[in-house]
Amino acid sequence: MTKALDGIKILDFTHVQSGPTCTQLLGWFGADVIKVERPGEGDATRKQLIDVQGADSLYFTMLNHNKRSITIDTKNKRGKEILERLVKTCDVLVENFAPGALDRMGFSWEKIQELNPRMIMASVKGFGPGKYEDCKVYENVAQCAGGAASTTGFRDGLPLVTGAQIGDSGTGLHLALGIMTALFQREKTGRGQRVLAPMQDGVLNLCRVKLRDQQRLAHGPLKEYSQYGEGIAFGDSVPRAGNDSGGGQPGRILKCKGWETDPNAYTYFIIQAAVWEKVCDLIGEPGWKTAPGYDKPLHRLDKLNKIFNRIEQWTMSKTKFEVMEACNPLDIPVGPILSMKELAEDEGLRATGTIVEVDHPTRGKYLSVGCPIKMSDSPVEVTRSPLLGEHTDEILVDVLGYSAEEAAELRAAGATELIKREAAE
Ligand code: CAO
Repeated sequence: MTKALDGIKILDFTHVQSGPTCTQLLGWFGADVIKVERPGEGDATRKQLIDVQGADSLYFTMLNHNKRSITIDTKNKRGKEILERLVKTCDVLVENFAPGALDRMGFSWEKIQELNPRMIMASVKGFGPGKYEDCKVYENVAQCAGGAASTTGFRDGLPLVTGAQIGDSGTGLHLALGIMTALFQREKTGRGQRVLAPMQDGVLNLCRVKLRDQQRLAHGPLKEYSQYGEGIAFGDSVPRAGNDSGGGQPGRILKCKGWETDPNAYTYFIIQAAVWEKVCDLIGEPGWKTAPGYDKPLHRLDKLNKIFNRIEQWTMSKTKFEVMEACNPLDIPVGPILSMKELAEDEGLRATGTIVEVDHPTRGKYLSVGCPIKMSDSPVEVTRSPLLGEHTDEILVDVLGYSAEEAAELRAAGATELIKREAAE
């Protein structure tokens, strides 16, 4: 069966996490992703958080499926020549170098347009144009700069970063959407364009509801925040709201059977107005259905602590899965707090290909997260990440049209293999 992006060639100049998550998605959709890496070293993550000596790390293997690897020293004269051919041949260049690195390499946007006017050049940077545009940025910096940290955690505690990689993988997703849109527009105009996804902007986009709340604050307290029910005044910016539900439906994380020893024996529980009466019956408080102060959603807002304490008495008598079994048939929205161990063993996620087992020549079998987007006419087959430079000659010859002799010459010149820089110059 064909794939959605068959025939699209990606010059993948990405490293670490944000850029690689984007190009991995494009690979899953069928694009030919050619990952350019520095000879001898490659993407720094290959050697970060090593668990199996001599093998590429899980950090690298889990972010670089469905790609081919070519090593090119882009600071070597002959290496630049290879890169030029790649720019002329590919449809999209994706990069997430520090600001200015590509210019310093001699590949400014102007130069790229000159080489290939159809090329789409897509970049992740920490910040967009402005006073911070030159800064290097990693995940947690983006979470802090984009409004996630100031709104995550408990009111009386430190700002918190989240386990979800919203700065890196979140921005990779934004970039992938920009690339697809630019490819679609190119179909009509014949022209490439520049696509920029700053990490701060991507995180802020994911924190959209908190900017909503910032503006609501001007018109009074945020009544769905537990702070309101506790009678604590609001300041001039959105406070951290613990596990309060982000929407208009009050919700909390509640203890379940076994919480004393199991750090994940909890459930999320939402008291949506439409199912309030069913919640009352379920927890043994039928009187709350009609009691003044409990019967209307707005009246309940100053009693949320009392209400959730009562619900918790009920959830503590059940496991998190029993809570789900009891609530789902009643349409009461609940969610067990699933550990990574439980997710890794989840048969449903394995059946859909969201958790996949991949075989790798130097590390053996490992688990990975497959493509989370399912398309009926473009099936995804997850293939292992490439070894460093594994496809160098194949790409030079088959994609770029060099002869086998020329490929050997380029290696001897230090353009594709690591040789002492003094010798190359
Ligand atoms: N051949 C020769 N040189 C190469 C090369 C190759 N194939 N690939 C990269 N290089 C060079 C670059 O040209 C650059 O050289 P100069 O500094 O002389 O211009 C150098 O390697 C280092 O690149 P870098 O500055 O991008 O890498 P870093 O490790 O110092 O910084 C990071 C990493 C992520 C902080 C930075 O790239 C960045 O801010 N990127 C944008 C934001 C981003 O994506 N952050 C998310 C990262 S995931 O948490």
